[in-house]
Amino acid sequence: MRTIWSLFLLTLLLVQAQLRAEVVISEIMYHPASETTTEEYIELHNSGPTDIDVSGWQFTSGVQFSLPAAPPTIIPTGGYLVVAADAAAFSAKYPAVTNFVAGWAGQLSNASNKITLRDTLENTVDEVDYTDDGDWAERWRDDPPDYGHRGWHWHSDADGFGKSLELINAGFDNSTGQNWAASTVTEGTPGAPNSVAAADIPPVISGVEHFPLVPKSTQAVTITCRVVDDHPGSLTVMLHHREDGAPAFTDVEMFDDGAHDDALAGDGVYGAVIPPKPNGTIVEFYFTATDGAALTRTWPAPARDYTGDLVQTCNCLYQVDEENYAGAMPIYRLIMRAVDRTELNNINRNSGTIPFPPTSDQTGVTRDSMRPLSAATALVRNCSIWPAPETGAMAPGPRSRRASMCSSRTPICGTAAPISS
Ligand SMILES: [Ca+2]
Ligand SMILES: [Ca+2]
Ligand SMILES: [Ca+2]
Ligand SMILES: [Ca+2]
Repeated sequence: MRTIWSLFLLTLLLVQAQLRAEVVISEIMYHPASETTTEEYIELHNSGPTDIDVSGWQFTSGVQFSLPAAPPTIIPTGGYLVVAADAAAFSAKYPAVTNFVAGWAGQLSNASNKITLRDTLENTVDEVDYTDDGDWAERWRDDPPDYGHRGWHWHSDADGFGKSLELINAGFDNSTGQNWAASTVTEGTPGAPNSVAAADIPPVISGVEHFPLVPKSTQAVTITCRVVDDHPGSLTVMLHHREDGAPAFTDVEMFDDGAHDDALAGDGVYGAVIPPKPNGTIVEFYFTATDGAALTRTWPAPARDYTGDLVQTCNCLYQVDEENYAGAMPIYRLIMRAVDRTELNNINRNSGTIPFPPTSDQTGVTRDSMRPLSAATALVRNCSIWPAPETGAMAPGPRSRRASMCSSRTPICGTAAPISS
């Protein structure tokens, strides 16, 4: 009897696991161009081989809504269901779309939100934590310039510019922004296949780390990243690095063979080593990963210059530093290219007014001295830095800076050597 019961439970769990993988959040209109929150919607897609009854399933974070049970709500195999904020607003805007339910409480943030869908047993069916920056957006250079200076900002056509956020490969991990893009169709494709849908996407690059976080001039630096593709097959992963200001990058192949400081062989973590550099050197690096179908992703993604050109300039950075910091106060360290540091320092000089353009991509390294040193160092990539306002025309001393962390970049905690001041 116990065996039969166990088998029943196992079958139930397997069915649940299967269900979890089959209904996915496939489209999100989180910031309509009209700024009218009643025009928001979420689209669900059933990628499985059978119809699925989603009656009583609930959105429990992001917005609050229970999918109607009378009559039952069914998503047919291969089909879609729109869950809209407001029935009247949705019908008015999308009169041809009838496969929807509506009337949620709350609204989707225009900046970042975790949307959670649970089944009637309160299992999490799907969860998407979208943002309007990082992998969910593009890095754009400001145009026009602000008092002669151009900074960088995050841009997504889905963030108030008339497009929705669409899942690209519905059969693959939808928790990463690298599998989402702004729709090519204005107002999105609610209840219908996505305009950006593709059965094969370039490999997803995540978990980028370098060690030590602040290397000495005698230390080589191990660079690692996790690379996963939506199809089995061998991947080619490259690290591109140069000293700040050097004309060209050096290309190094990365390996997942357990012999390149990449943890275990075959675990998806790829590694490569950059040799020691002189004290003070700033090293800039990025990655490319190519799958068996020759689809290539670059991370960080190329940025869009004000000319419209794609430029590989908003990259990861680290700096070699010999100095040990032993002070009692926490310190925050912001690493930027020399060209960006010069630009930042020139802002607000002789302008008579205070402009606030964010400057280029940064790597921020903090040290919180209240914690043990072994856990005291954290790294956040792709910060934005502003000159803080100076009160008084003759503000003396170091100039203030305001730093903003990218909401979709998780801080990386390290066990690096102490950070210098
Ligand atoms: Ca919104
Ligand atoms: Ca759609
Ligand atoms: Ca692929
Ligand atoms: Ca590995």
